Amino acid sequence: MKLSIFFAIIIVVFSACSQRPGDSDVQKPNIVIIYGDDVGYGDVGAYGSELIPTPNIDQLAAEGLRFTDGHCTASTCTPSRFSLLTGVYGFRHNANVLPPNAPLLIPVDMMTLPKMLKKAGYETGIIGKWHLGIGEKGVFTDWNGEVKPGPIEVGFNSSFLLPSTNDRVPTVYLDGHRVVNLDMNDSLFVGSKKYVTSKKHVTQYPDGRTNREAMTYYQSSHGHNNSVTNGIGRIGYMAGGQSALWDDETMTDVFVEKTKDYIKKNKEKPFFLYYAAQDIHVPRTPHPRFKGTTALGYRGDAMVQFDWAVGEIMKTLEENGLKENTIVIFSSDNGPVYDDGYKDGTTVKTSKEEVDRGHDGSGIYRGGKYQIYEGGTRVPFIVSWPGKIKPGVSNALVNQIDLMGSLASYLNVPLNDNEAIDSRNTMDAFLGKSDTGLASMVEEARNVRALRRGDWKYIPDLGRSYGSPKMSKQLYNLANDPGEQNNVINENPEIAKSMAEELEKILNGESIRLNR
Ligand code: NG6
Ligand code: CA
Repeated sequence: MKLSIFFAIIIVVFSACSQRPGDSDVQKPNIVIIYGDDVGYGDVGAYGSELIPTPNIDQLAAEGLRFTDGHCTASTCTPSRFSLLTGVYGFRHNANVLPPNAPLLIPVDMMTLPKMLKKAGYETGIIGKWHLGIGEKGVFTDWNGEVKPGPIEVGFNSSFLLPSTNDRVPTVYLDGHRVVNLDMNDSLFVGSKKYVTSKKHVTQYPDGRTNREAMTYYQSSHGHNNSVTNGIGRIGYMAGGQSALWDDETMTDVFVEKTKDYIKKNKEKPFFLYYAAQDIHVPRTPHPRFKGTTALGYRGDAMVQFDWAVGEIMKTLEENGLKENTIVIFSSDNGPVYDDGYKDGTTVKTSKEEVDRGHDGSGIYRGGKYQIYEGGTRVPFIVSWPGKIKPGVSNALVNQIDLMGSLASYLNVPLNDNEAIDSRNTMDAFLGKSDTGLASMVEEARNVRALRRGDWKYIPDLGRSYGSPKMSKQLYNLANDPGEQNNVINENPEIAKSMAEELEKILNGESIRLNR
């Protein structure tokens, strides 16, 4: 008897002393990232949009901290998502917009945000757009079996996915490792044109019409005519899986339902939810109840739909008594775009036309998706944690890539030197305790990487950035020229030189976390 009491005391003392990583006195809030797709700085009411009502996102901003200089790492999806989930810049791993049947881009042995949070005792889940590749490199991915490696293998306990983008095949949902509603008698192939056409499969031409005729709803303006699902052309070749095809108009409803289930199921433990919306990426297919809710066509209407989803997520947190103890981070993977492949009735083709109608998706900033100018990566960025974060506006320079390093520090999870090498601890800025954000950071576009240092922005002459003329070196002072109109490189050669050197070091592999 006495001996067992002795051992019990020993065990209690021992477990109190041997803290595992992530065990600490800090409160472990739930963490919810709500990520938009192509949502620009100016597409949200709280950021100045007047023609798109976004009351739920505005409410989040009113209750939390709204960053005016918050960034994704790149002006396209894949590298931004890669950085968000790994704390490493996409250019270090050749992260570019991935084709439909690309293998998993994140190495399975790499430290990730969800893996780090698991160490801290979190349940981790992803619902929505993935676009970081699935399957093994060099191995043909069989979509009829266990589709992996993917999010589960890089740290998510559960996943419900739109595997690539909504304009790419396969147009099916993936629940864990399995395609949802797949009929084994109608197997699903994602691959080369030769293979798919030799199968003469129905998803290419659902009702026997020609490709051109089939796409009356969403005519492709460029590059979206390889396969057709629901009358909408897509990038990439696919055959079979008829019973598993998603319905575009109810996609947001499906993700919201899955999110409600996830929150209810995990409300007793600390959880991390990465809600990656497909709104407002092309093809913009708002549910009929949102169609016509703006004067800006489907792009605006899809944004209203996204805002509705944000409201539903917030309501679910509240109903489950979780709002007080949940950090909600709202942001986007890149800046705005208008015609991105479909004549979808969005009513405008270019940002200029949209501006003429009274809306500018990138606000006062220049450029948007694909581009190296601020509009490419400066996106809505709201962090809310009721009771902990004082509502307000912060002008600190912050970046999604730093969420990993910040949360790891906050939760006392040690990171090895080779992990999250570009992710710094800016938790004080995220919590509004400090107005000082990053001293400098990289901005990435196709073929071009720029450096921000305070208000300065340096863009080297690395080539062509989509939508921009071939560039010579540029230096802007955003303090008096936020729209990047006046290249002042000739007047400030020393600043440009020193920024070019800093950028070069980073591009050559210098760990930002360990050096800055
Ligand atoms: C581009 C597509 C565009 C969109 C984008 C990815 C063409 C001509 N354009 O290559 O439609 O799919 O990739 O968008 O195919 S992102 O938000 O996922 O980066
Ligand atoms: Ca995007």
